[in-house]
Amino acid sequence: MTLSDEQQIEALRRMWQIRFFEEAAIRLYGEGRYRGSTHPYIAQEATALGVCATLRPTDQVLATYRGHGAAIAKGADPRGMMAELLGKATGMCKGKGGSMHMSQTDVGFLGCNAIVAGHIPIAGGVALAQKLDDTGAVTAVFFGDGASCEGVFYETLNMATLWKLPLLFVVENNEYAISTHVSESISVPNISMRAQGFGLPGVTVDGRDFYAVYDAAGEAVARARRGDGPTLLEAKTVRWGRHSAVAAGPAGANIDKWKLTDPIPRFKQELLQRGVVSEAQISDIERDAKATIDDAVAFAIESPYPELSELQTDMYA
Ligand SMILES: Cc1ncc(C[n+]2csc(CCOP(=O)(O)OP(=O)(O)O)c2C)c(N)n1
Repeated sequence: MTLSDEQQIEALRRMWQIRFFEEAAIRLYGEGRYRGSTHPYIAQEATALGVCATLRPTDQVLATYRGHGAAIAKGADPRGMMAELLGKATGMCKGKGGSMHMSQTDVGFLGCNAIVAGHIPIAGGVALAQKLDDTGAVTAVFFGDGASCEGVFYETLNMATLWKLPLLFVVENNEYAISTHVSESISVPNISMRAQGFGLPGVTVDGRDFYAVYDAAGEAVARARRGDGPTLLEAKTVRWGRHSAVAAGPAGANIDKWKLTDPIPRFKQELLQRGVVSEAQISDIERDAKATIDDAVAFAIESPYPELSELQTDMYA
């Protein structure tokens, strides 16, 4: 698969949208504009973009509570997302989902999930439906290193491989599960090695390198579409900040070193070297992404809260 210049430019635009969205989410939380929490995707942007650039609108994506990045990468509307974050009636789930339960099905974003690894078997079910219905579509499921220690992950790896499901497991190894470092919880140097025990391909890439993620995901998606089954793709990255806006887990150590590996300047540099964009175009794209998120923030703040009469609509019991 090769990407057109337009697709690469769109990836940069969305990378910036994710970064600005997350910075705004942290700021708005600090201002007390919403309750609950938010789990920033800052520094992991290249992974969601690299994977989603290989997908079609009809393919499906599921993510964790750290899922704003995957949503934007799959084409979700920043206005609907920001309003959802603030619990407003104009939110993509009418304000009833919040940060950890956003979804926009018309772009193939089946949603975030607050239960660690809870969405992995759901993704297995989605991929099974795609296969049984002979849709030619695939599913990508994003989750963390901590989630890769949960039993349902292994159950899904096993069944998905046995049934050759069109599924891409994307484990985002950002080194921490809240405050537990991977060295304290994972017995192998690369999480992708766990694929060996289940008979599917396991690949590790630098998750901060858009093109590395894109190439590996492209191969995995092609394999899934051919009917050859799932792949476990490990994207290595780092969590810059604390686990969430309520400030659990470590942050700050090595932050200067980490910032040197910021995926956005890296991608920008590569786009310039490849002659895809000029410096002037890059500034325009960044300004445009900032304007999109500023507009989403204003829209969300101005939007009304849901009526009390809406409390029980769209609820399943
Ligand atoms: C089943 C379950 N157990 C525990 C929690 C509490 N919890 C929320 S996030 C988290 C850490 C998960 O870390 P990881 O999978 O590495 O993802 P990251 O937050 O780093 O993206 C935990 C333990 C939960 N939400 N669900």
